Parts: sequence; C-alpha cells; structure tokens
Amino acid sequence: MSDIIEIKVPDIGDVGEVEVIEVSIQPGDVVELEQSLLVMETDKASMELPSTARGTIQEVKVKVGDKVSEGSLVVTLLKTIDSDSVSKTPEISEKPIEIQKIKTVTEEVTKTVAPSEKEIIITTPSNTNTVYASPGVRRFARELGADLSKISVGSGRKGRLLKEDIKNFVKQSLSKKSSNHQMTGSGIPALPTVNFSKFGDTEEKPLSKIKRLTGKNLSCNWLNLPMVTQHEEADITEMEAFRKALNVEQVASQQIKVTPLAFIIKAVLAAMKAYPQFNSSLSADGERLIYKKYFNIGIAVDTPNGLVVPVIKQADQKSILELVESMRALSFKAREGKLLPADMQGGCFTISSLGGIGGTGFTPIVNAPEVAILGVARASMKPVWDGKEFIPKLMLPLDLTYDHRVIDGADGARFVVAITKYLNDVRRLLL
Ligand code: CAO
Repeated sequence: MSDIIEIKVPDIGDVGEVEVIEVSIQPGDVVELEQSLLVMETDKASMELPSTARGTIQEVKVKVGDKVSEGSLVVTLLKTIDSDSVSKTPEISEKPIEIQKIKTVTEEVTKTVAPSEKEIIITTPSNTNTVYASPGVRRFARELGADLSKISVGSGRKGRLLKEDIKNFVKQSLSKKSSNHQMTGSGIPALPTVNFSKFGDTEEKPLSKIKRLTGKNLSCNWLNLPMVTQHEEADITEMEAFRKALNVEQVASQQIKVTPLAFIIKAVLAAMKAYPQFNSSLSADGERLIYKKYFNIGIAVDTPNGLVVPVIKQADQKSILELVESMRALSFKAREGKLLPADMQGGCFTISSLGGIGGTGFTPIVNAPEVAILGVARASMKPVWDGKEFIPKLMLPLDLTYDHRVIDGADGARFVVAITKYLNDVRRLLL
C-alpha cells in the first residue's frame, strides 16, 4: 500500500524566511522515517527537516540557496505503508501532512538539549553514505571546507563525527598536499583500467625509476600550477652566422662545439636580471615571493632512462664557452646515469630544448617551485616582411610557460620579447 504526501516546512518559530543550505535527497531516493531531507539555516540556527514517513522521493521543490518559510512545500513523497511507518508516523491522513516537529539547534541551545536531539544526519546526494554530525560540527566543517562525506566514521558515540575528527581530516589533507609526491586528492576521477590484451598481443615493462619520479613531479606541477604558455619567435639569422664562425675556430682548435642553447641561456639570464620575478618562488603559504639572488639554470636532458634536469650553477658567472662546457659535462653525466642529487638541485629557471630534434613548438610544464620554463623548438628559415619585401630569416620558436599566480600575462610577454631581443642581436648581451 502507498500514498503520495506533501512535506512542508512546519512552524519554525519567529524566524521568518530561512535559507536551504543543503538538500540531501533527490527524486527516486528511498528515505526512512526521520531521515534528514534538507538542512535550513538562519544567522543563528541550523535546522534539519526530517521525513515524516518512509517512502520514495517524487519531487524536490527546493534547491540550495532557496528561501523557505512555514508552509513552503519542499518534497512530495510516495509513502510506503508498513507496520513500522504506521506506528511511528502519527499524522496519517488524506490531507497534506506537515511536519510537526523539527530539530532546531543553535549554539546556545546545544548546551541544554538532550544528546540525541543535538545530532543532525547528513546524507550525501547519492544517499549512499550517511554521516552523523551535530550542526555545530557541520558548520565547523563547512568553515574549513571539509567534505563530510569523505570522513565516513567519526570517533564519537556510534561513529558520530566530532570537531576533533574534522581537525584530523583537515590536518591529514594538508600534510598530503605539502608532501612532495602526493596527489592533492582534489577529487579528480581515476582513469579507467583497460584490459588491452582483449584487442591484441601486449607486453608489460616496468617504468624506469626516473620516469616514475618525473611522472609524479609533472602531474603534481600540472595539477597545482595555473600555467599559461606564451609563444614567440626570435630572428637568430645573425646569431647563427656568428655561432657557425665561432665553431669553425673551435673545431680548428679542437675545442667543443657551440650549439644555439648556450646563447639562449645567456639571453634568458639577461631577461631574468631585467625581470626578477622570473627568478623567484612562491612561499609555501602562497602569500610571499622569494626572490633569488643567484642564477642557476636547469637544462632538460633526454636520457635513455628518461628526462632529467641537471642544473648549471651560477650560470651568470660563466662565458658562452664555459656554459657549453658545463652543459657537455652535465648531459654526459646524465646519459651515463651518474648525476648526483646535488647536480639536480637549486635550479631557478629551466630550459627545455627540443630544437636538435624538431617540432615547431610545444607547451613545457613549469618545474615547480620555479615559476617559468622556456621551451625551444627547431629554428627554420621563414620569409619575414621588412616593410618593403620578404627577407629570408632564420626564426627560432620559443615557448614560455609560466605560473600565472606569480607572473602576469603582460610580464610573460615582456620577458619572452626581451629574450628575442637579445637573440636578435647578441651584442646586447654585452651591455
Ligand atoms: N634549432 C635548430 N637546430 C638546433 C636547435 C634549434 N633550436 N638546437 C640545437 N640545434 C642543432 C644543434 O646546433 C646541433 O646541430 P649539429 O649537429 O649540426 O651541430 C643539433 O641540433 C643537435 O643539438 P643537441 O640537441 O645535441 O645540443 P643542444 O645543445 O641543442 O641540446 C641537450 C643539448 C642536452 C638539451 C639536448 O641534447 C637534449 O637532451 N634535448 C632534449 C631535452 C628534452 O627532452 N626536453 C623535453 C623535456 S619535456 O618538456
């Protein structure tokens, strides 16, 4: 036997309109007698509206943020009549039923009401996880942004949540966040597991330790940093002519070969001096910028075991040829798997050059806690209009990714334009 009933807001005292702050049910949910349907709040009080019957929710007439008052229709329910609900529900009648009793709890009255009356039941929208907490605890959780449905069992009587449980939950979340290699628990759904052998032959190989570590760092940076990538091209026609001439001398004197990267490092260093925010890191609380007075440049190096980023220390103190020598030594060590942790620490800014391989551009991921990274793609000859005619120029694509919490778009553009200026005419690096 069943019947449709309307559930309305009962007499809630002299408070006028109250705001719906939580709707715990949705159409189709099966609710028990006394189960919380929604929570309303005034400046001083939180109130739950319990169901007066067991049954299935037909329609929910309110949503979070709505204002309701005595008599407002909130839910229609297809009541299931059984011996239980009949005995517990005093108001069985043909006319719409209003709730006769509501648990109203304020900070003041919590001291005087019986423990069972203080408790409030919170159900998640899916109605799969019931959480027991008092309004005070619930409000406390809301203030701290804690999702109660994630704390399934409290340490109070019969698993009720206490303020202590909320504090512990928040502490745990924060320590997870600050730990280097933990995911943020930001509710990102996991990727589905696929059985690829259903579609053909497969072979499994473990990832190298470097790849596993790099993967965690990159995911962590990707999720934590609001990143923007700014693209620019530098005319390196003259720089390349100079570099090639230099290499003729270098080869003649059996010295090492200079690649464009050494000039790019020099140009980045000059731009970092002009825009010191690119040589900074955000403090852990996100409130301050820590400006560095030293200039260590990380260089992404591709090795058989994966990507590593050794750091050229005090790069600003080095000449072009010394930078080439440092890069040669570090990339050799990297490819031999002989880098020490200290070789990869202390970086201020990273350059990732794929120019030796190819590509017209890419979006590198900032190597946090650094605030920017420069991606370098392959230079190519392009026709550039000089106002009268197209001139063939060797153009180098640059991709600057920055942490938008620290760097504004305009500064990002200024910085990358400064780099191109230095590369267009490397004599500027002497100034
Ligand atoms: N445009 C055109 N040619 C370029 C170039 C560019 N931007 N950059 C380098 N070249 C040329 C060099 O001049 C050199 O030419 P020759 O063989 O004729 O002398 C050739 O490409 C190979 O250069 P290289 O890559 O060996 O040397 P490099 O100094 O440019 O780079 C290093 C050194 C260690 C950065 C590089 O070997 C490397 O590992 N790159 C990969 C980095 C990486 O994986 N980044 C992705 C990280 S994920 O974001």
